[in-house]
Amino acid sequence: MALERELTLELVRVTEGAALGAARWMGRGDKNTADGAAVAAMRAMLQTVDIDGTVVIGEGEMDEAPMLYIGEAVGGGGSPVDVAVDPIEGTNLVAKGLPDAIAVLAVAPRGCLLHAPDIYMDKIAVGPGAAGAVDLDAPPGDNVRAVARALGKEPEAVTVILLDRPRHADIVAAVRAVGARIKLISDGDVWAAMATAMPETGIDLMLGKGGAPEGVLAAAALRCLGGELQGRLAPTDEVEAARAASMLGGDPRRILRLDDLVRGEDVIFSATGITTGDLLRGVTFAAGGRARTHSIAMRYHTGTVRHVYAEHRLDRKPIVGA
Ligand code: VTB
Repeated sequence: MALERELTLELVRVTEGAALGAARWMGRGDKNTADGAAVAAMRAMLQTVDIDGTVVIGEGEMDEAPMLYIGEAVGGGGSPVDVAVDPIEGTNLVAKGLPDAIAVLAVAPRGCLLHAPDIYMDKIAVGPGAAGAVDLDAPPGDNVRAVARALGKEPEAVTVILLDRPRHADIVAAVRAVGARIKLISDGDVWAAMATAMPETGIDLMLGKGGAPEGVLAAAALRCLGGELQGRLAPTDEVEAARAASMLGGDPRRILRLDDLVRGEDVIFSATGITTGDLLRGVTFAAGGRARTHSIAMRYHTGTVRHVYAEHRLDRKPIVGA
């Protein structure tokens, strides 16, 4: 089932709202308040969209999140859809005013987005030029060489992005051993995965362990962009392993590919920059209650990728103008 075309721009309004809500809190050292503002704005905007939505990736379970919790019904009525949200992907980035915090949303027909547990996932992501060339189970050095071959360049010219975490020390060492370049980031592996499919970022390959919900959001983007992502749930204890088994069914340690994470023939993805980074401009505020946003919106069905620059009049926008 395909989604209505008009939805794409409606969903841009939703991530714009979240980004505008979050951006006031940039650098204030208070990630919870920033997140609360983004969540409230995103939810309010979602209610104006003509969908019959169910949150499948959200802020947490019903008892831990007041809004945009998993299972919450959102939207003003319409097509039955699954909704995956991250009102601030990178709350630390916003709290510190660091680059590449984004507001993210994916919508697909009901039943099409994987209900991923909030645990870790091992991931590998590449853009269209190297799709089909990598393997989550292969050593990192082999994947770098495979990407280099696919892109027709030397391993030394490949740039790998990964979260700067002690758990990635072995991957970093293996990538360095084949001479590739590395970009270590403090947070935000959704944009990192997307960046592999956007040549202007200069990033070729993403490796490492991040959140499983973020893996579904990244998969939605990479389906639209024509890249590839493979993931495997990585529980850290028995409780997480049991949750993974019950939510996934089958072998919870199997490799999840793009069409396991985002099934079917359609998905719409929208992201708006909160802080300026490699991918998107962040929100800027000007005199007279004006604010500017930069978003990327795309749809798998048609493959259209839109960059949307908007100037907002916050005095006329009660939802996010606070
Ligand atoms: C991951 C990653 C996210 O937070 O969830 C990370 O997927 C948390 O990882 O993009 P740690 O437990 O190692 O801190 C983000 O970077 C931002 O939400």
